[in-house]
Amino acid sequence: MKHFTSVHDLDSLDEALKLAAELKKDPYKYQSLGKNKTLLLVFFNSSLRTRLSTQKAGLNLGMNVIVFDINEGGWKLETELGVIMDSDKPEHIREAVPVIGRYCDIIGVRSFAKYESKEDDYEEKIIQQFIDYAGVPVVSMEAATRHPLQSFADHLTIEEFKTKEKPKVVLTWAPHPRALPQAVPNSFVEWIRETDYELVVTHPEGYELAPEFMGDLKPEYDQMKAFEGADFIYAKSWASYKDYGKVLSKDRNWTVSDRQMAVTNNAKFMHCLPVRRNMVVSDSVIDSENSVVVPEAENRLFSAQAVIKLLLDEINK
Ligand code: AN0
Ligand code: CP
Repeated sequence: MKHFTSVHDLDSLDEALKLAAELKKDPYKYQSLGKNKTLLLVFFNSSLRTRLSTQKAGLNLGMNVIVFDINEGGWKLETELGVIMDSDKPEHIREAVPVIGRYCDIIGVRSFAKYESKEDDYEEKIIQQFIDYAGVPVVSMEAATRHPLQSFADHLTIEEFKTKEKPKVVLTWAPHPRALPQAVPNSFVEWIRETDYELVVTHPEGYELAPEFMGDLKPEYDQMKAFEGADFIYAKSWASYKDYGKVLSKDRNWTVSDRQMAVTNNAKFMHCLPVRRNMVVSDSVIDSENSVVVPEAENRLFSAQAVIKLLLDEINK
């Protein structure tokens, strides 16, 4: 594996999952692997879980870790090629990325969709420039269209909590006051399609995910029907893909509450966090014993550690 930006970068999903489970049992097993290696985490956007779990993952592997909030203390970056740089952006990403690459052995990047241009976001313009110019392996810590470390942790969580071989997993859209990225749902669908779980995606009309992520999967527009017999409910808000970046609905009938959970097979409730209570999910559901949001967030540590370990193996070859 050269870089990690999607499930398709893994040589073997089964092996990666096994490694994450092994690291969870024995987090310091490979603590000399990262000696004298530096992990540099670049954040263009806010973060709690990714920031902390990815740092800790590097530390558990014996790495030195640097965190760089590029918008606070870095120069404002120009990302367009060929422009006359007479605006408020003194530095070009074309120099910044190779320079950052000289200071580390692995780079993590968080760069959300900007929702200014569908093409720019879906071409992954920012993280692609890191891959092209950093000269070291790049790990996505949520890019414009995917959040693979999250999906990996989600997969690990379902494996831990499932009570049958092929659980029914339902991804449901939920209302939110702001336009949120499609990265988490895209990535979740793409990742879970690599498993043999039954996957159902439900959302109001207008919230269809990009065809490249859905493949043959058709959405179920009736949320109650989708929830019937579900073993896992994965809630997430996202803005429209078709009407790019728009919030088309704030209908709180879609808020995950006891009414919908009642028709499931005693489903576990999942969310990547941060979550807006009583918009996305009711207090009663997220506070219930079926909510696994905290163990799910804990698993972010082991998905990150597995990915960094695989990249270190490649570097040390
Ligand atoms: C981000 C999102 O929806 O992609 C990050 C989630 C991990 N959430 C917010 O911006 C609130
Ligand atoms: N789930 C997740 O990525 O959380 P943060 O945005 O806090 O990192």
